[in-house]
Amino acid sequence: MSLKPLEEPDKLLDAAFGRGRKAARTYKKQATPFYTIKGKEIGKIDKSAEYLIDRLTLIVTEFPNVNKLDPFYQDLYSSVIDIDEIKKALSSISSVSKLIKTIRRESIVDLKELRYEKGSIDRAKQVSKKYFGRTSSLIKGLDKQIKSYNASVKKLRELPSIDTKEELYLLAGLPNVGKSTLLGKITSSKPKVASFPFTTKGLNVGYFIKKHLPVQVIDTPGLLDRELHKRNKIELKAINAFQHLKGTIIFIVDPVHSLDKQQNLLRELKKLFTEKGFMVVINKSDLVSEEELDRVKKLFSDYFIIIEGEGLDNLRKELVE
Ligand SMILES: Nc1nc2c(ncn2[C@@H]2O[C@H](COP(=O)(O)OP(=O)(O)OP(=O)(O)O)[C@@H](O)[C@H]2O)c(=O)[nH]1
Ligand SMILES: [Mg+2]
Repeated sequence: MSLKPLEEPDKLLDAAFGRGRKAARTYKKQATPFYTIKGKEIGKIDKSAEYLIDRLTLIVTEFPNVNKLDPFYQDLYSSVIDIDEIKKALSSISSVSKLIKTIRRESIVDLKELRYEKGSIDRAKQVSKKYFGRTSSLIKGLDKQIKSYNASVKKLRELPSIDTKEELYLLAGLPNVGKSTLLGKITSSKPKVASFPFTTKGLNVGYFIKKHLPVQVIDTPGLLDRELHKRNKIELKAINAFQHLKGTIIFIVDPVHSLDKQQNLLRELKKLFTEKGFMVVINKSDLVSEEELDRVKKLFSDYFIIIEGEGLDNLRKELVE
């Protein structure tokens, strides 16, 4: 995501008027003061307006058309920004850009029509003053929209970049079972790991190399054992990833957590995502006895199981080979 923030109104106006002043400074002196002043004012208006129009137009044209995005990104964007609000902000920015174009044209025509006579220098300055006043208030009126646009850009820039066309591995499980830890172990990614639930609030992406090509592994926020319609916004980010991304779900089991809940969750995911392959990794194997581990293994014996620890090497091999 290469979107850039837009300067706030005062800075935008400073930059624009600075360009206007530069154009006036470099304007060649004419035969009479009136024609020199007229030329300078035209240059000021033209260059400052050009800067504002360019900046505002770029913001509007560069922002992705959310309706045309891949469904995965449509849902991902909607989960972090208010699409309607940003559309309204962009539409106001676009209207201001068009208005400045009109004001520039009208002001320049007014200046060009001025002939040398008594008071015409003052009139030239008035046209220019009026242009700067109208433009300033239009840009200042965009304060809320620019703030909203910048806040959205900040959130979108934090989103992971995922190749939705490629097969990938998706890590799933209850909160705190060790999904992010596993991502750190099988890829070079260094996600945040902590001993409390819902540490991961968005998607983390890591890669490992298989036959010289990167394979994506997506770490997702934890899911509670509950129905889809009761899930919170953070959990829905995981559901969105499972729904729209092609690949295999690696379900992480924490043997010291409720096994009932984990079985229910896995069943629920299988029901929702019938097309996907499922693997089970039994994590935190260091915390339970051999017998306990065997018991957990039996509970998930319908799946291809990897035991964490030494088994991680098997997982790596399984994924890479
Ligand atoms: N003893 C032990 N602790 C582990 C193991 N793997 C992870 N942990 C610990 O479990 C806690 C949770 O790990 P995370 O990787 O943050 O778990 P998560 O599933 O990503 O959690 P959420 O993002 O909150 O859903 C951390 O304190 C980890 O250090 C393991 O194999 N053994
Ligand atoms: Mg996590």
